[in-house]
Amino acid sequence: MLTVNRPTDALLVIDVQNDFCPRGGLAVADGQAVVPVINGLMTRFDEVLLTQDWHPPGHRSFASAHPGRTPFETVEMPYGAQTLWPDHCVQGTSGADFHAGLNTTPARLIIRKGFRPGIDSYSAFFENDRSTPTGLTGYLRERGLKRLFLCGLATDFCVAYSALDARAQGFEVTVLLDACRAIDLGGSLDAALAQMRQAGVELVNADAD
Ligand code: VGL
Ligand code: ZN
Repeated sequence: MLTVNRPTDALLVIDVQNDFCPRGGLAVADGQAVVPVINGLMTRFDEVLLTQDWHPPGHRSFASAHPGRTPFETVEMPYGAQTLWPDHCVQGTSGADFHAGLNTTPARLIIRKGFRPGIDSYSAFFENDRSTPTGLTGYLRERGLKRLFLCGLATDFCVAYSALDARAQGFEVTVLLDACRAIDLGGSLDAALAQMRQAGVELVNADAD
C-alpha cells in the first residue's frame, strides 16, 4: 500500500479522456483499464487534480493541419520538433470528455492544456515550447503540496513530461505505472522510463506498494 500524507501529497490524473481510450481518436491500448485503478486511488488523497487535453479544431499538433503529412510523423515547429497526431480531444466534443467511468467528483482542480492553436502541451506544467506555464506550479506551491503521485494517459507523453517538469520544479514525484498506459511510438516508452528514473522520479505499481 502507498503511504500517503494527505496534507502535502496530491494525485495528478493525466488525460483520462475518451479519445485516449479504445475507439478514440488517439487510442491508447488498454487505456480504459486505468479507470478503476484511479478511482480507487482517489480515496487515498485529499488533493485530487485532473488534466484535460483541450485542443481547438485545426490545432497545429494535428496531422490534418499539415497538408501532405500523416499522423506520427515529426515536423519542425517554431519551438522545435513536434510529433503530429490524429485529431483528438477537440474542445467540446465527446472525445475530449473524461471517460464516463472516471470519478471526477473528488477533483479540486481541472487543468486544461493544449488550447493555444499553435503550441502543443504534453506537460501539466509547461507547454511544448518549454516556457509557457500552465499555472500548476503556483497552485501546488500556494497549497503547500510537496509530493505528486501521477497516473493516467499516456505514460510516455503527457505523464512523463509532467513528471519530469514536476521534478524540475522541485516536487517529489512518483509515477504509478499500473495506473498508466503508453502510446509507445518507436521506443518512446523505454526512453521515457529511463529519463524519469534518471531525473529521480520514483516508478512503482500502486497495488504492490
Ligand atoms: C497526449 C499526445 C497528444 C497524452 C496528448 O495525453 O499523452 N499525447 N496529446
Ligand atoms: Zn493532445
